[in-house]
Amino acid sequence: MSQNSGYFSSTIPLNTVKATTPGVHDADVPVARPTSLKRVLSGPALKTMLAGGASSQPKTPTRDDGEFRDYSHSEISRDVATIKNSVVMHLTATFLRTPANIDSGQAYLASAFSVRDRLLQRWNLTNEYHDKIGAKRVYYMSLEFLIGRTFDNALLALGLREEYSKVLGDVGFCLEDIIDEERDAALGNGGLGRLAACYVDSMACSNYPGWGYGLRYKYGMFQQQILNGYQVEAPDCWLDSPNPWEFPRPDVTYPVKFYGHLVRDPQSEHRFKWESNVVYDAMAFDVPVPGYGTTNVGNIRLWSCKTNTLFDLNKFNSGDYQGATGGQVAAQILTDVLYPNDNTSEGKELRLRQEYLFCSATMQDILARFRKTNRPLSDLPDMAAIQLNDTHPTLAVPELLRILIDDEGLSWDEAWEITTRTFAFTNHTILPEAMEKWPVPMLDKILPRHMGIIYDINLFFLQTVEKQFPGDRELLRKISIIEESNPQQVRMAFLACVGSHKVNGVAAIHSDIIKQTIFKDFVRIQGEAKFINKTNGVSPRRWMNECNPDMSALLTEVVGDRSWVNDLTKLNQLEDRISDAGFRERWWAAKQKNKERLAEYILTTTGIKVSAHALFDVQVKRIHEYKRQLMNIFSVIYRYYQLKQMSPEQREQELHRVVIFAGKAASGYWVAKQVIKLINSVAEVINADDEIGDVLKVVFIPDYSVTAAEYIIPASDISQHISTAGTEASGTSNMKFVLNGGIILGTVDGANIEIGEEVGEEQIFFFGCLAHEVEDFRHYLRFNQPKPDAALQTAFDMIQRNTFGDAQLFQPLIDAIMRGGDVYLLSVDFPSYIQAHKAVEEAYRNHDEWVTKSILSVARMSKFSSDRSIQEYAEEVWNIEPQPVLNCGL
Ligand code: NBG
Repeated sequence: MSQNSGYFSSTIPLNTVKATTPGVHDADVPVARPTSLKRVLSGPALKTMLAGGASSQPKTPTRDDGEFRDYSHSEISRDVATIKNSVVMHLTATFLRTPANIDSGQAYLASAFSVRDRLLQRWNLTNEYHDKIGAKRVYYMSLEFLIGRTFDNALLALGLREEYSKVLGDVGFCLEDIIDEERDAALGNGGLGRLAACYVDSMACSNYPGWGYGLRYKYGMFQQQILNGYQVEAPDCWLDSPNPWEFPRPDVTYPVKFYGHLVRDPQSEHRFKWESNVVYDAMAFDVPVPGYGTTNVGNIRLWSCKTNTLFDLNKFNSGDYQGATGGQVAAQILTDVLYPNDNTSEGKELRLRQEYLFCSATMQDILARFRKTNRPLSDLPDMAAIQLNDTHPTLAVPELLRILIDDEGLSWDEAWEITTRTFAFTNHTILPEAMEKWPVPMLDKILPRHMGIIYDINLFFLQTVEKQFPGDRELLRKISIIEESNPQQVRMAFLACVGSHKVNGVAAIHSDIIKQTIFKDFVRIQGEAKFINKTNGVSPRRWMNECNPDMSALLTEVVGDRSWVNDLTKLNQLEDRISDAGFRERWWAAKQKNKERLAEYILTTTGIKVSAHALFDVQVKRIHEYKRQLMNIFSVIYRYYQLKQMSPEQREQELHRVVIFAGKAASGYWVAKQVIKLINSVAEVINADDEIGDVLKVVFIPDYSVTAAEYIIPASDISQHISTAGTEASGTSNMKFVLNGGIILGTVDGANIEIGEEVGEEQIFFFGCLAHEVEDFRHYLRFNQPKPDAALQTAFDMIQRNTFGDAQLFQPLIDAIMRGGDVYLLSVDFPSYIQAHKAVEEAYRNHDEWVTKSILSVARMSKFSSDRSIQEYAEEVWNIEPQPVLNCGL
């Protein structure tokens, strides 16, 4: 089906609802388009507007304020009969089916659409309320939102899981099967995109007025197939069937200009008229974000390039059919695909145009909403905080300046003050290959006005630095936003830094490192206070309550209610149960059940049968050299060698282990793809070796995704987070594993360090060199041959003896270590890695000790809830407050 298949209108059963108009709240009407006003404003929204509610200084409504109380009666009734009605209504009216004639796919869609009705109703109420009270909002700009599935998440948030289970049961379906019908919304690569999804979830659950902004890619993260051991990419056509979790907003559409030339404004030296010759329309799709334990519903607004207006009737009439749709094709391509790069930047022109479409539409939308408050533009920072999720949305900085100066007539100084008070920037990596830089000629061609503004930003910034540090030319060269290379490049991280009032890293060690490396000079110039740390977090809704129902039931029992789902500090009560034998047993039974569920998942996805009684040793994440999956598979090879040396009796005494890998490699990343091939080749040999049997199994689960993670993470005994120290900014799956009672085997890197501090070092297996030692080792290895220890040498030898197929295939991986300077220090860390594995085995054999570690870890992990991260951002960066809609009388 085409991407227009999402255009299903929502209908709420009339008998159960009073006056609401889902999805057409006045918060979303762009002022620039007065013609659409009449069309979309109706009901209470129109009433509010006509009464001038939005334009005068708003007062906070109280419980006695009748206007809001009206809505309390309009919540759709929650009883099973009403739910059934609404599901049947969608079946018949939206999908032209009858209950007697449906399959599970249609049952899913009808149920999902009926859930969406409820969400949209709350969505409207939330936004109207936040408008009414004049709440300051945060806008989280991210080119990636790795949402995964929504149905189960929404049912849990609305507290309607049992009801839907009953309704579906009555028509012969099992809720779990229906949940499985949903496709992941995979609009992201990995940690960065999933973090954005967790953050909007936390904003909704903690009642912060906040929206995510992103792009609605027609094709999300590619699907990974494994053929003959190699990764093969297939497109992710996730919009082939209707998507219940978005609401198309043709009424919210903005023009976005590209190319063209500038005409100087005779009145002002800083003002230009940009005469562009290419204009695309960006149309909004709203994705409601269910709040758990609150009626607040958040929003992610995704832009899609609208193509309808680009049909050239003249060309069509003259018989040029291809030419007639040429514009449509070009426009569509802009939001067609997600760039599948994690921690790398591709520097392609199409990507730059995607970034600008995103930034321009978002800034126009934020300003349209702001204008309705009738406040002067200088108040923008009091009404809007904008967070740049990495450098991808940085063009929003010059775009806001352009609008303020060229369109609104503000002076440079006024515009600059507003801009820097509005933006804040999060850095997520220091890997050089991930640093975005755009060639000046490319930027100048596509966005001539922005290039000029960037030059001005740079000039004014360098002028202030020159005043502060007169004559320090080297300093000016180092910090210039324009890199003096050939061609010149715009350093986006510097632009984001200069344009923001706060810059943060994502874990303590990472925030320190950026202050000592890429932003060292900026700290000197702009002061320490601007550079802060906000350690990442993950949503307990998805990553505990939803994905691990059995453990969650135990937590609810301990806490006495479900309040821990929104307040993880309550988990410390688990410590009281540490010596309760019955509880410990049930704790372990929950883990065991999750392992059985994963064993089944492995069987269906790979055909490999594994024993759920073995130790489950998991490394799932993007495949990247710095994450060192290669080191892991070398250790597996060495283990295989050791097992082969043993007698059958000795072997049976060994701890049984299933080593589980999953993860995608960027399509152009050859080394990462060879690592996948090596893992699969090793797996094939070991799994087929009858002498080894269940003592060692190796599994590569294809097509890692949010949904796959929800199966895998709750089932781990040990999970590996083994990046070279100083390279993994934070990591977030490490948090998810421990929150599900798993133990970490990891390096002293990213958030592993803070997890260790919280849960206690006895609960975590650390190994490897430290971040401050890395440079010296790298220097040594640049000029000296590495000396692999006997274990690593054994792994090399086995590969080179063709044990896992043609050795030539894998020689480049060995060469990268032996001849390429071993940049990721595998030869340095391997001995301590093998030691750490031994320590894990010993600890696992002591079952009691292991269960204690597992319970204590969960009890002490509250810091890693994304609710804590969001609260810190809200208080220290955004200056926003929780605004629960409950306060207004619902
Ligand atoms: C990634 C880091 C991870 C981190 C996530 C979320 C990028 C550019 N960075 O360590 O590699 O957990 O961001 O902050 O994707």
